Amino acid sequence: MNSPVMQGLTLNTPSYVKNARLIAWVADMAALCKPDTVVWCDGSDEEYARLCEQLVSAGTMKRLNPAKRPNSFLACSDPSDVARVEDRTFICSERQEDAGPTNNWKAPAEMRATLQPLFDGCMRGRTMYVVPFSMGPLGSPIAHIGIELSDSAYVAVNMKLMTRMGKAVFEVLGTDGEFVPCVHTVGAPLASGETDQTAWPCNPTTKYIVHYPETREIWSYGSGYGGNALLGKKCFALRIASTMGKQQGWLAEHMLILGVTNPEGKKYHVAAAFPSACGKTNFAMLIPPKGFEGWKVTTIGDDIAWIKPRADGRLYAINPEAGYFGVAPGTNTLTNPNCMASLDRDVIFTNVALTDDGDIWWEGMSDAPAHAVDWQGKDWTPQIAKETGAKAAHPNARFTVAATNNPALDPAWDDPAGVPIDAFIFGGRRSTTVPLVTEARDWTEGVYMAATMGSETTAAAFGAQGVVRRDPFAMLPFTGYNMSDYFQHWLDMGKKLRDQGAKLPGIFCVNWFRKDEAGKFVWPGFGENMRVLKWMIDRLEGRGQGTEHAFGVSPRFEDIHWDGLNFSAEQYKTVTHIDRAAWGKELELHSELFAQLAHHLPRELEETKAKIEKRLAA
Ligand code: SAT
Ligand code: MN
Repeated sequence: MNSPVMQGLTLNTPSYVKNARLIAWVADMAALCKPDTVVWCDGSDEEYARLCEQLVSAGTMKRLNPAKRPNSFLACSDPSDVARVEDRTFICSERQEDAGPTNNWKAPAEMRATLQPLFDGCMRGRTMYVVPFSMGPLGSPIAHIGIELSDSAYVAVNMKLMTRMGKAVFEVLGTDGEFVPCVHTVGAPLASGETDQTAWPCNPTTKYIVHYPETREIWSYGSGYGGNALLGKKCFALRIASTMGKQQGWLAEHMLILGVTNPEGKKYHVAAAFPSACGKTNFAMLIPPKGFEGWKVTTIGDDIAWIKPRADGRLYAINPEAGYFGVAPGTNTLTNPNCMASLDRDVIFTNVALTDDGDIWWEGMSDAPAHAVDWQGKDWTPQIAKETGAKAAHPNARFTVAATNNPALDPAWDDPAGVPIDAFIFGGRRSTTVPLVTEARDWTEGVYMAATMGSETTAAAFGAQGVVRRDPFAMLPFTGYNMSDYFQHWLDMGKKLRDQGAKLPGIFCVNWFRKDEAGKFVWPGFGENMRVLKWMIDRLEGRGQGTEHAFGVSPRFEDIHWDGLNFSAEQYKTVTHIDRAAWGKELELHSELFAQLAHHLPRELEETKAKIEKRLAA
């Protein structure tokens, strides 16, 4: 590029980068964003250490006490920038109907016209990092490559933990390999000579998280936090990848992947979808409880699964990510010992509290410290919390850690071939109505269950919390195209595999979150979820018993393995009871959802609903 703005700016393209499209795109973006310098990340440990040091100097991160938490950092964000911004997230397909009624839509030309002036000069006074990353094992037939340009060093170091990031990606890319271009800016350019007045630059008023599915581009403006800024995650691995999967015949899902091995040594693989902040990391790292000696659960992924069918008629899944961006509050050595062990070292914490001995703390981690500095930099004591309700950690506070820190990591987690999926689980957070576990009688019924799933909202996204919203497949904020077309894609995938003579994975719907009249959770959850998992496996093996009801098959009390847990039949009833009146209302909400999604809604789903209504009335 020879435009005047490029005067004095060298692109610093390393000699090993040979991809012409990439080189040209970086030049174009540098000309538009006008950073002071361009740095190509190589993914090395030295680079990570250098960028972390830089972030410490800038005040964005604090180094934690190395005796307590070696090589770990705390970053505290601007209070206006603490979660995904769904109302600022856009799917810009040519036709509005391809984004569908559940996505914010703008025509690509209109959005480009809006973004152009915002991105013009948006990186002034800053460095543009070129971050090469592979979603999935390098070179895997299920993996895909992205390049993120970002003016945030915090993004670069998080991407190092969250993805296979670095130089090797350019080898896979070669001279003409494909990549998804992702541009990110905090949207806070600096005037000449000006330095940051804040440790967390972002744009407090203007945010755009934009996807162009047809050209497979991501443009993110104004936020430095999580899924708004780490563009490999929800933007690429779910919104863009779901559209790629629809076109190419595979699935990109908001699912953890776990391996479960029984005492005889037989191993199963399960993929499970839950909305953000509903315990996916806990389930993925589950430790079998008392009464399950000889059972083992191993983690392949905790948030996202890419699933492709193979010639043998089975579905194979990889975790496109290489790290965990998990919710900190509530995590402790009782609820998730594997997770706590993962966090012993080499972690970036965001928006938790800093203790006086240079360590971190969050609500639900352990006994409260006598004093700490909260995520907003204010003094925090249990007394202050009692008087004002102030939280030491933000409810959506997160840790970023490489998967390799997880003691329960599955040996096949990085296998380019992926693991064969035996069952899908769908779960929402529902204090009433939905029973502990239900098996779908067939694929279509399973798709219906997943499509009509509801969940109480959490702190993972901006907005009201605890209200039930429909969250089909836990993908409401993450499907990059029309939700009804997405349902159809699932039905088509099932049909295709069935036509190949394959045994389809079982589909189950779970709810760990039923409450009693006093508003208390009844099901102990966490490791005890193993009991539900075992029943599913029994069903897959054709030996598990259950009882049929209006919308599937559920275990009776005596069908669950209870060794090691005191859980009464009465308590069991509280978490499994089907309240007809509540289900009548629930089905009305399904109707509302179907009315909203009427355009292209698969007929099979309407038919399944009619069958359920008939059974419920009988
Ligand atoms: O902020 S993220 O989108 O990465 C986390 C989540 O919402 O699950
Ligand atoms: Mn998630």
